[in-house]
Amino acid sequence: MHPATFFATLLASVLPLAAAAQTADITAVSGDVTPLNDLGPEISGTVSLAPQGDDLVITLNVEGAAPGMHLAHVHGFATQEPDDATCPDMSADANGDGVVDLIETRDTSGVTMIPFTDAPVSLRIDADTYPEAGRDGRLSYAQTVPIAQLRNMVEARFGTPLALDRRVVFIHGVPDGAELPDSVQSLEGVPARVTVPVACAELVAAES
Ligand SMILES: [Cu+2]
Repeated sequence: MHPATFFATLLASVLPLAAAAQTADITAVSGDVTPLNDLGPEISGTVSLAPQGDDLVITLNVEGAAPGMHLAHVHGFATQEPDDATCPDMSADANGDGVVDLIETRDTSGVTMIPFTDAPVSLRIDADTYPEAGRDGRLSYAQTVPIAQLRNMVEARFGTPLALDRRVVFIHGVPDGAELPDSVQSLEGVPARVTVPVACAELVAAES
């Protein structure tokens, strides 16, 4: 075989494999949103992250959310072979103050990874483009992001694959009137009422 022909044949056989490998570990995932903590109305709904060609389509639809903007993110463990993140129950309330705060979710659910903002790929958590619930308590979010970019950012920042079926989604933010004990922890400089999780969904491979 002529070397050039050999090379072309090799490329032809390898390139589709490489392309397949790029998307092979992305399965559509979805999850049922269930309430966490008892600080306001009960949130319910669904979240889904589904590949569509080279993109990932993220959708979140819930009802029962307190009116206003809510932080929402994919959380998970930042390791090469991440354990399955799970939604915490009240046993995660380590300091026994009656509230599972963001810091107390780390053992079950890992760290904050992908924000549901207008720029998820940026991984920027500090943003004012999180979804907003209306007075009727409905909150919906939809965003389409390039899978390769998202994967690269997550790998670079957290040293972990997307592994979406091992992640959870949190919705944060208690109603204005809710009383929080002073012992509730938060991120440096961010009020606890903004970061306390009020709902969680475990992502599982969607049935095809
Ligand atoms: Cu979060």
